[in-house]
Amino acid sequence: MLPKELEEIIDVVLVHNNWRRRETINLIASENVMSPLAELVYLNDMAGRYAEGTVGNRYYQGTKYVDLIEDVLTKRFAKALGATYVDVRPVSGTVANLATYFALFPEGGVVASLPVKYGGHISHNTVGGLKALRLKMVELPWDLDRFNIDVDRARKVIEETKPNLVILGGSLYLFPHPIREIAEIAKASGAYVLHDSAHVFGLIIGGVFPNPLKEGAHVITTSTHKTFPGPQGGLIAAVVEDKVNDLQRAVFPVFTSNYHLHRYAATYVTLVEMEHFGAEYARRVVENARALAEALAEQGVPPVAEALGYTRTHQVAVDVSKFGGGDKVAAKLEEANIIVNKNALPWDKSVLKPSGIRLGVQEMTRFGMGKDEMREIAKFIARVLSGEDPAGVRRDVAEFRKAYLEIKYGFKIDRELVDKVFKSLGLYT
Ligand code: DSN
Repeated sequence: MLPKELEEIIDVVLVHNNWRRRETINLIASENVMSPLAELVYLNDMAGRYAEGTVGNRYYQGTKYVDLIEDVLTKRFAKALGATYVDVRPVSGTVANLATYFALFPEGGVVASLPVKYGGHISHNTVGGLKALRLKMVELPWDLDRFNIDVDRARKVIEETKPNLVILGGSLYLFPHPIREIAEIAKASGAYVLHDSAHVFGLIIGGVFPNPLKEGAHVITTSTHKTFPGPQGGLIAAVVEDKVNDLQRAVFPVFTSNYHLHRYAATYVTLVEMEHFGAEYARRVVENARALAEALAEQGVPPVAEALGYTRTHQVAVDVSKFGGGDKVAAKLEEANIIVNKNALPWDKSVLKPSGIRLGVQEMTRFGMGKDEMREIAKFIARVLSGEDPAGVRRDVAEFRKAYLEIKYGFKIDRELVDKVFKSLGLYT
């Protein structure tokens, strides 16, 4: 018999699981669900272990199997990305970013990056990661018509301010940034180029988004749980041979001590599954995002960047100022079990009062939804925005979700395997 407060917590977890996975339409662009196999191996003893250092050179004993997994995971990512250096130890994308900044210019300096309203992540900004390292930021200029970085004006900024690092990629990311052009300008001016691939990592691995390392970036940083549907974690992939030691030392001992080792096996499973199913998954994700955008426009809720075809990633952005703004609309949609986040858009005066919402289709695609389902989702959203009682929409959303409960694009697991894992942990005998 468990103490009452533990039964209550377990109930909360189970209710949460059911609600988020079975009753909601989750459109948070930075999230995803792992495959059943990845989730199963995520439950492992390494969750309680340490392995400071690098493969074969640890500060702890008992790490031979950790070494084995970290080694094959690192090599497999290096091959998939064409990288000469991969580090799977950062526990998040932000940690990967901070470690990279520190490794590349430890004395500090200037970073050219996008403000949040143009899609930059907080770790590219002085409100976040740059603040911790006391780095200065110069803004990369934005071309509203192309919904992208303005290359000509960026050239001027880079040549005049001589940043140590130029950061591309970001959190609101509808169209591939001009990596090749900016990398050429940055390199001529002596700057490193980092592409934060967190949002589009699964699309890169799936082959529907340009590989930044092939386009001229020195470094990719990423998280491993957005369009790449692994466990939460971070990664650095680079083609800077002279900085390998600095990168390694920045990850440990500067920015991490524990790497959250239990995620390695699940990340490996996800990478192998992406090799098998990722091309089809990534293609569908982008197709679905476009379909959702078009359907929203038909419903009178037009997303941004219509003239550009709305999106080339998993994301769609909608200016909802005429419906009450991002804050209010995101909250109303949650009442209808449609989970989105408010998001600043390039024309916003304050990121604290965002005019937009950001929608990502990567998770619903994983549950087997296609273009027809995107049209249904657009209708649900339009009903809420037109003022219909969200409680009624919520009932319909929960009913709709019942047909999409199985996670696709991964290998199946059976009871025998579940038993083996549980037994190995001593969870039952
Ligand atoms: N803030 C997250 C996002 O939604 O993009 C990434 O860390």
